[in-house]
Amino acid sequence: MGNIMEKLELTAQSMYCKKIEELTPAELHYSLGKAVMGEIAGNWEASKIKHDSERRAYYFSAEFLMGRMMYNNLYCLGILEDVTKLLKKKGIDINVFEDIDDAALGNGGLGRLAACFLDSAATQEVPLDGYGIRYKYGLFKQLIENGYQVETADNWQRFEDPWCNRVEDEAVTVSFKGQTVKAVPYDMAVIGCKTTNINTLRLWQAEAVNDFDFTAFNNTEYNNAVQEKNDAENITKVLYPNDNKYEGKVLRLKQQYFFCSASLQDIMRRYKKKHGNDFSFFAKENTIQLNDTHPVSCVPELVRLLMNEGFNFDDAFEIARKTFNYTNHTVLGEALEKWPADLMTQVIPEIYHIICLIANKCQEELTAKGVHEDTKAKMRIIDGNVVHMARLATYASTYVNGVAELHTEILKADVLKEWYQVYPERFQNKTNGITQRRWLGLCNPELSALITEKVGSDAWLTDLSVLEKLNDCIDTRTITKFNNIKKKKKQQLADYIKKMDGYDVNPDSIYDIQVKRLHEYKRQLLNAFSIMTIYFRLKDKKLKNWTPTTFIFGAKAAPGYARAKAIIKYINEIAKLVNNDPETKDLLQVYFISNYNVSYAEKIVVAADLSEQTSTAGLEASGTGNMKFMLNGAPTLGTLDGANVEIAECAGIENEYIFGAKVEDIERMKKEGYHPKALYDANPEIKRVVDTLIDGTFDDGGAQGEGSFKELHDSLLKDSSWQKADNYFLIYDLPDYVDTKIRANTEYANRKEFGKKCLINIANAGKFSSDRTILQYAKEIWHTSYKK
Ligand code: CRA
Repeated sequence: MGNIMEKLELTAQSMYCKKIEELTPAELHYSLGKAVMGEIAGNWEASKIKHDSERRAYYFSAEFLMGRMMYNNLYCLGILEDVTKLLKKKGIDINVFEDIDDAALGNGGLGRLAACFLDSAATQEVPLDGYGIRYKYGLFKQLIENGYQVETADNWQRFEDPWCNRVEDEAVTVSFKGQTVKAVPYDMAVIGCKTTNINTLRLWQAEAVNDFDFTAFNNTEYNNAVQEKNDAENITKVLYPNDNKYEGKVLRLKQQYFFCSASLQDIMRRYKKKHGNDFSFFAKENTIQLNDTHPVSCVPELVRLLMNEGFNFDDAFEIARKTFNYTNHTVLGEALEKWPADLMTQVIPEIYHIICLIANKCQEELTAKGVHEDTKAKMRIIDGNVVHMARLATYASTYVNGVAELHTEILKADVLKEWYQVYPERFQNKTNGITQRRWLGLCNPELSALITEKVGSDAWLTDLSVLEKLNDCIDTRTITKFNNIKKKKKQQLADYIKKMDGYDVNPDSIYDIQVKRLHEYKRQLLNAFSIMTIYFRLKDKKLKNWTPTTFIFGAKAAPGYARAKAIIKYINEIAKLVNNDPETKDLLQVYFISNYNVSYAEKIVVAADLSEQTSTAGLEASGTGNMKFMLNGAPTLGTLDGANVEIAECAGIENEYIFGAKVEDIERMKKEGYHPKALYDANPEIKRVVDTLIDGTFDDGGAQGEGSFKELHDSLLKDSSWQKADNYFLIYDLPDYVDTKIRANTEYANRKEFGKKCLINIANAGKFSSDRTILQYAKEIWHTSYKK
């Protein structure tokens, strides 16, 4: 410890010629980060040597949403409190690091899951390293101007990045048709908790092989002189801001192939150091988890690299199949990657050629297994000049898994039905999880202390199942303590929102919170409609005994997603109306906080009274925000979808607020017909609420009845050429949702009974630790070692 402060002092001196107390927040961040890196260097090296000697797993992911590193790393090292005190002695508030941006190299759940997995693997001593992309710009920053989302660039590296070491001498080259670039690795240490084990996240940055063309420069062709540099750097310049949506752009395909090829070359080089050119142990020593299909080009790439080593295609493919496993994260059609064959030929022709070989092999194998021609047709990896990446991934993997029980069942029964019939032994479920270090220990020290007191130790930090013990101590005193902690966290969030967004949130109101990416299937619009329903009932004096409630939204919309952006504007219009209406403003408040990200989430999930998880049943593969709220004691107000089902199972459905159509109901309506317009015509309350989109109540910037709200209105009531009316069943679910929300509001007034529900949620959240998930991957898929 003393050591860290000495190291900090030295860095401050040598880098900035300053004393610690003179450093700017960015300088202090860099110096302290480097001091921490110095502290752990020995353990990191030792862990690498250990992992080199054993079977190991790799997590390939286009996204790692790590969030802010400083507090987490100090926390996992067990020195956060001491460093806080030591800095305080110098007159420095450790909160200065809140000025440092998150590392937002991910969109949402999928990227954050990857980060939680790395954290859990490090803590549970699973030899798992991550491979991904070091984007120059992460997910855009969101401003809200006049109720609209405005995007700005996330230049996270402007603070310097003390957490990554550039490993120049392990750079490799990656070739596309007509372009060869350098891939330079940046290694980030992933620090385990209560262990000396440290894993590695290796992120690749694209650079030019030749930075600068001197001849062109001398011929005064200044642009040409840097052309190659720009073309190369563009590959890792920016993260695609889509969540759950496939975008078939050349640059995206390049990003995917770029990091896959570099990572495989890296793994093969390490292997060669041990075994020379004998690749027969490759799949025994290495297993690779594909985080969705984004990294699936590494299947043909591994085949290609092995063929370069002298293997024939069939043998190379067998090694690949033994090496890879695939996690599917979505059933949404628009998110399933389907790359046009000509685009692949244009960018990575050799890879496309190998995919053709794999596709043929697959059809031959199916023929040999006696699979019916119709079924075989549905399983074509290349179909009508389109490459189906989920099929390729399924065919080329040892195991395929979904991310919650319900989701895995839907994969087996629907999305990958034919594959499940032919290869049932490949399918597994691995319900997602979250790390309790960041999502309880770090973000909620007050609740952590209460839990530690009640269960008798902080063993929950590395074994969340210990929380079960809480079930036996839910008495009046504990409930009161919990309620007081929640109150404190609500005040803290109110202060934070004031600082970040300037809003005055009433800390005595119920906090009903929906934070996640903006997507139609997540149904933020349904939440907005429920608020308008309640608003009208309050105005009409039809709703009595309503406890004042603050509805908080946070969500980024993909910049090209017009409907999602219209929904943001609509929520902000509602906020303007209800927050300023003297009749309702003390009963209802609505706030849309801007730039929702990991750091904001850390303040929000701890302060929620209700966790909104309202996706159309069958469409949210798992959700992980739901688990963060549960762990911090907020009951779920949600549908039986994704991991909500398991949350309700664990805590008891009577301790959640479950509403709406179930998967079977949705299926039935799809089959037998669903007529939202009829429901709307028959129910004046629904009609009144939905029509606020078009009746002049709100302003969407367009001429009345022509702007983006009109388009939303149409999407709910009119079939279009490409989509059925109310595709996500908002109108069907609205009445039950409103009833359930009002029931929650009523029950909240009984502070003791409600507090009990909250504590039961916490006590039964053990399953949702990513430690549990990662140990299941280690035992059931990867067959690596783990902490005993
Ligand atoms: N958007 C799912 O939609 C799930 C995460 C992590 C998602 C979430 O329900 O919790 O993955 N899917 O498993 C996805 O990204 C490409 O598919 C997500 O984050």
